[in-house]
Amino acid sequence: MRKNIVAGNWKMNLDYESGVSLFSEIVNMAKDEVIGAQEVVVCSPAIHLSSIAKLANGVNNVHVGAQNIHQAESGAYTGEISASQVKSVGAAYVILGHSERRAYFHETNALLAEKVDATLKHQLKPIFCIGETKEERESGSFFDVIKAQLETALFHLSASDFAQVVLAYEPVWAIGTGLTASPEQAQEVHAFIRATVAEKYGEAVADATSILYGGSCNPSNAESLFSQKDIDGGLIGGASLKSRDFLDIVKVFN
Ligand code: 3PY
Repeated sequence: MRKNIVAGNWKMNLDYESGVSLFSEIVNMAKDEVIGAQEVVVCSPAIHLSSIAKLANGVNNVHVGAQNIHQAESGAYTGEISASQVKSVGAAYVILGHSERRAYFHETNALLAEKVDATLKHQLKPIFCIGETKEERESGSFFDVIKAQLETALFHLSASDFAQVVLAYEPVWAIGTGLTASPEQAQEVHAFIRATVAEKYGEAVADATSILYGGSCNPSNAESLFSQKDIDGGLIGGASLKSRDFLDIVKVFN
């Protein structure tokens, strides 16, 4: 059966000391409390990764991840970080395709396909974000948009490689806006994503794929979202910056 996962996306927040101290709080709480979710992931800025991966080492189901990698193995790419570098500090996950990277850094599905390959090559798991803009929702083209994102960025993978991918449905209109998809709206899209994966890879792979919801998910709406049949956890933005809020979301699975 698929795993439920709660992953935090710290984005470009927290200086080194604040990040390490927030992560220590999360780890200590996760040691003392029944955390419920089968995996807890914190995706920090690169500067924290090495230190927080050491703190996570050995703590029940707590993992760390990066928020991006470069598609190349190594070389003259000033300012970039490779999958092997991320792997070398003990991270397990990489967020790819977040709408902020698609919008501000012009990342296309074709480029993301290369980043997915680099990530899997180094035994890191992509948390791959898909989702529609406000205009795409309003025009009714959102199912086509989401299908194209899956097809171009992921469907070149073999079934065994695809099995390493975690999907995150993040409607762009719900990111940083305080708006959240209703549980029914989110469930409708999650069911569509699972059906699209089933068409390509078969029911067994689709059933085993964790599909997270992201976009202004917080302690007050997490329960109604996570109780939907095809929602297997969340990718949490702002609420992952407060240890109590983040753990309360994790504990929805208790
Ligand atoms: C949000 O919750 O706003 C996110 O973008 C999570 O990735």
